[in-house]
Amino acid sequence: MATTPGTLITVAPTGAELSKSDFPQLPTTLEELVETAVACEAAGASMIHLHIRDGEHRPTLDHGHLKAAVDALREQTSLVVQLSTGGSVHDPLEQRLTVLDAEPDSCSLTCGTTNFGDDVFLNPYGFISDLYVQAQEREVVPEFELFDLGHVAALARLIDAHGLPFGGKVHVDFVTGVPGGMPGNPAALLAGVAMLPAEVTSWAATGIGRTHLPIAAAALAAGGHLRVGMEDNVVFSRGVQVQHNRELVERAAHLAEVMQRPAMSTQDARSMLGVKDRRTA
Ligand code: KMH
Ligand code: ZN
Repeated sequence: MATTPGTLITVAPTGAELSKSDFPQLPTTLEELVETAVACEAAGASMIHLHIRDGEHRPTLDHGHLKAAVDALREQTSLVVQLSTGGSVHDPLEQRLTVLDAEPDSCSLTCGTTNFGDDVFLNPYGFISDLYVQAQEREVVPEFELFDLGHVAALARLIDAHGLPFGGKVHVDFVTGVPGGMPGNPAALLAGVAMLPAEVTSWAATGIGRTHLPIAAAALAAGGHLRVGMEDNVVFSRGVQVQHNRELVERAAHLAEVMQRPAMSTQDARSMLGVKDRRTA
């Protein structure tokens, strides 16, 4: 895996699990998402992982909502725009495939089924294989979400079966600390990193809830990149709620700076990930 001097910081500002009524500061409208994206780019983020909400702030995979968000973010930021294909645990597999119709730069691709608290986040091999091939055909770069060590083996199986993703790079993100997935501690993260197939060109990590900060520190120390955001963590420090995603990006950028791997530019992120430039001149 090539070493990189900078740190890719991805912001995952919303997710599909939190409710607006519980967290009024959660960005759910298009206006809030754009404001968040602009602020987070200025703070050091170079990619955004998006879940979209409808007019009632509920998770949606409606094409119009997804396309409007992709277009607005592409117009008003230079962030790499990644749409979630994970959606919410209630979204049907067929509908999750239609996310690619919104032509994001990148899409998430979770490499296996996982228990997700009291729910099940379903990703059977046939589905992830279809998503992999359709992303290749649509020239969308997948980010492989690894919730468990078995997902690393499934990633190797996908690459063996279908070749490299569009763009020729393989970027993965360890999502640790989900109740039912791999724990959010350095030992589990490093076990996953050690198992990565040789084709992987870059990796990132996030820790859910209280594992957010230790996983960020461990990832930086081990040469990984960072994902932060209210999708994963809404507590900034003991007793202090995150008020804006920018706070988490600023802290990640500061950590990266201290580790002498400062936040990378969106241009460097585009070339590291191998995304197609869909921005109009
Ligand atoms: N909301 C989770 C069930 C992804 O975005 O691809 C799935 C998730 C992963 O957040
Ligand atoms: Zn997500």
